[in-house]
Amino acid sequence: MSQSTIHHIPVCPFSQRLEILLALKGQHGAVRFSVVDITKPRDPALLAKTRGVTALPVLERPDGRLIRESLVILQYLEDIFPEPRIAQRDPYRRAVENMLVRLEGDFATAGYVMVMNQDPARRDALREVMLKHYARLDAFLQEHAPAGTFLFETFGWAEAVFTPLFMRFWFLEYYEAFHLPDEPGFARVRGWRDACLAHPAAQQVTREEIVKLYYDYAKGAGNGALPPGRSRSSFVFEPHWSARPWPPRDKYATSATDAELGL
Ligand code: GAZ
Repeated sequence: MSQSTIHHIPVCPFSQRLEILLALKGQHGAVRFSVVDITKPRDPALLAKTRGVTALPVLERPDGRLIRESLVILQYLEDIFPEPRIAQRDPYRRAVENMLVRLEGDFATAGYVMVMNQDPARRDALREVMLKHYARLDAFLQEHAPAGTFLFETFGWAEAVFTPLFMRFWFLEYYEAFHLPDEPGFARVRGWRDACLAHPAAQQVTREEIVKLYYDYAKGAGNGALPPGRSRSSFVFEPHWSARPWPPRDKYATSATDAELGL
């Protein structure tokens, strides 16, 4: 069988979902990953294939047909590599899993809005929104999986969807001093998050990488855009993130230069 290709931004949470699913299946080598540098103009050949749509990841089948949207690609990979099955087989359990997955969009948006906020007066309100989403996840897990760690017996579909977001939200700890409160109302979701973060199939990125690469988001500039006064994006591949200093935490008071960021 010819290989499919996933065009992706390596640090993007949506593409990490696919990498986690393939890792769980032991099938990472079965798909070719083609890296896209979002700090550069998009390859015209890829843009032609996607008919101008720039959002990634996109899976390109051997016959040239495209599939986009990470959750759709996730299901496609589950269907073409059926063993081991990661999605729940029992219809009710699958529905529970899907209900949890339906919470991912608003959760992701809340975290990204918070990290990109530049107005100190909005911080408390955005923190409350974030806590509301964690409380909702906690309540869901209390209802459907009060005793365990994961939603079901092992790290599965819902975990593959949420873990990349939990990892990106390391940027909230660093740039917003946002931590899950050590309170009973968050204990269940905290246990879930911590077990997700530690799982061996989900180690494609590190906290240091996320904190350094997402500096520009913390300054309000997303998707490879440049904050004022800067000429190099924090998402550039060179110099490699591991060779750069940790950025300043205080995003409201400080605007680091390219040089201060090691760019
Ligand atoms: N729903 C799609 C999926 O595949 O699940 C989302 C794909 C997507 O947004 N990809 C982004 C992309 O390719 C990278 S990840 N951008 C390049 C381009 O040219 O479009 C998330 C946010 C947000 C800002 C950024 C992101 C993010 O809110 O992670 O909220 C969830 C982008 C301001």
